[in-house]
Amino acid sequence: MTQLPPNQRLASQHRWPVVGEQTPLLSSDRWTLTLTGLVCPGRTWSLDELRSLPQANLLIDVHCVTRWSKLQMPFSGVRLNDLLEECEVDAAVEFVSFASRSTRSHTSSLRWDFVRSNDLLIAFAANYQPLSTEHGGPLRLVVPGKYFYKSVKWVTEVAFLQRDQLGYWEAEAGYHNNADPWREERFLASTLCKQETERLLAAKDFASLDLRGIDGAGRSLAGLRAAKALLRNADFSNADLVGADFSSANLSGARFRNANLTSANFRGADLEGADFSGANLSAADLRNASLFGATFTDSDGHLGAVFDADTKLSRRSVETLGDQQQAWLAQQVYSQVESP
Ligand SMILES: Nc1nc2c(c(=O)[nH]1)N[C@H]1C(S)=C(S)[C@@H](COP(=O)(O)O)O[C@H]1N2
Ligand SMILES: [Mo]
Repeated sequence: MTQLPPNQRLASQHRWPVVGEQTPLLSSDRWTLTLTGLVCPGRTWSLDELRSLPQANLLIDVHCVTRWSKLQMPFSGVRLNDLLEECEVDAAVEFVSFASRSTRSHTSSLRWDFVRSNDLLIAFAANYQPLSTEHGGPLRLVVPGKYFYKSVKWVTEVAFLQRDQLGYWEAEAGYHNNADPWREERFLASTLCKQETERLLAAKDFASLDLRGIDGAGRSLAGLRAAKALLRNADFSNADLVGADFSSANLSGARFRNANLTSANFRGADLEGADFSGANLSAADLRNASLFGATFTDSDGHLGAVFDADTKLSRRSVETLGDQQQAWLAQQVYSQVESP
């Protein structure tokens, strides 16, 4: 049986969330896949040429950094290593960078060692259907064994490099460059030193600061000011956060297990993949927060968050939750969900 990496949950069977860019660059140029850098540079395939090559059908476990997974998902396309068979890769190559045909020329990169020893797929299809545009059609990279942000949608260029070129999420959002889901390499560790962390926790003012991964577990932080703070992957398990202001903060992947969040303000916050299991959300305000992959209860339904008649939720944010979480939530707070 395939297993889930730590702190991942299964997305419901019929749901495949769209994450990141939704559309490729509109262009009338025909689609090509090109190799550049220190390997038969300029070698280019059209879509038809790629389709006429031997196709591989692989079952790949998809693990999104926002904590949803889909196991054994069928993808088909051409193995990158098959394309490279006729190419001599220069001995100096250490990294491979993949670029998208998208408005921001989205990229991600991997170590060449990893690429050559794994079955990376240049995929045309998922679930036995051609890839939809939003999921990277006509052509996307699918990388087994890494968080899904390495699987670049609308892939058009593969560059073989001596030095790494940090990808878009890795450079802009602090995503971990190695992305191993089994080691939970989601985001770069915080660069805060211990003294600075203590000073900030005592001042209880995080507003607009970049404090990714800060450890506030078990701390007394009632009234914390954290509007617009960057708190991705922060740990607030068991913390006292009564009346805290997290409005418009980025809290993706943050942990609030068993925290006291009475009257806390999360309006407009990014709570993707945040864990609220066992937290007290009485009178908390979660309107217009993004709850993609967020959890309010353990998968066995135990350790549920506590809601009361004053907890505020909006339909828009509830709809971003997975089915299981939505169903659980509906039983708790049906009457508190504000109509659109
Ligand atoms: N071009 C491009 N590729 C991308 C992204 C993106 O924003 N742009 N996001 C990445 C992230 S973070 C994830 S989780 C997956 C999402 O793929 P999906 O939308 O098909 O689920 O695509 C990855 N590839
Ligand atoms: Mo992702």
